[in-house]
Amino acid sequence: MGSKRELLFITTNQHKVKEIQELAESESRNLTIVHRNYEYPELQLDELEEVARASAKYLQKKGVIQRPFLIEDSGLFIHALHGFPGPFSAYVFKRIGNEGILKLMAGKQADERRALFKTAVAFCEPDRAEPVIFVGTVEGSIADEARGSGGFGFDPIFEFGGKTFAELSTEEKNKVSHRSRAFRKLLAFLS
Ligand code: ITT
Repeated sequence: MGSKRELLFITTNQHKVKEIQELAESESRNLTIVHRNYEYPELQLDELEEVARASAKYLQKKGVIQRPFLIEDSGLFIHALHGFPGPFSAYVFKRIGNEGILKLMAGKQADERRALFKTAVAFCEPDRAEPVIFVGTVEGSIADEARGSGGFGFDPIFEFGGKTFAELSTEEKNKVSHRSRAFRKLLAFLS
């Protein structure tokens, strides 16, 4: 019986941890995701990949984590808003929330409501100089109104296949989500 490999997930967001722990449990027999919450500055950069990389390198440089870890940055890119809020998603969600996004989208027709969720995962381990980055995306659209009570963040207004992400169970969201797609690439890399 081989021992389980532990991977620290550095985030302030419990919902992300739940999703990734469920995914790891169902798709990898020898990986355990352990939640840790270290302070790090989240830089305002144009690309999520660069935000994730900079955050990971900051923690590597600080030397507080001597074990393999991952950190991720996610965002919602809305077509009609030229990719807004994108890398500014956390700030925008805090300031205007889903109601604010729906107001910005008032009167926009189907094609303009197209939107993309994206996650960039940065994976680090002690003997590796540079973080390895994995990206996952999912295309959907901004719903006319918020629906569903599951998930978190923008999930109630992000529609995919006729349902919002907040109307899906974690298992269902994990089948198609940006986060699960990025994380599956990491799993493939680790095996
Ligand atoms: P970290 O500590 O991991 O940074 P966070 O919640 O600040 O946690 P992000 O900066 O990656 O995470 O997220 C940007 C915003 O996008 C934030 O408001 C999230 O709630 C939202 N978000 C991220 N992933 C999401 C998802 O899968 N579904 C809905 N909203 C999501």
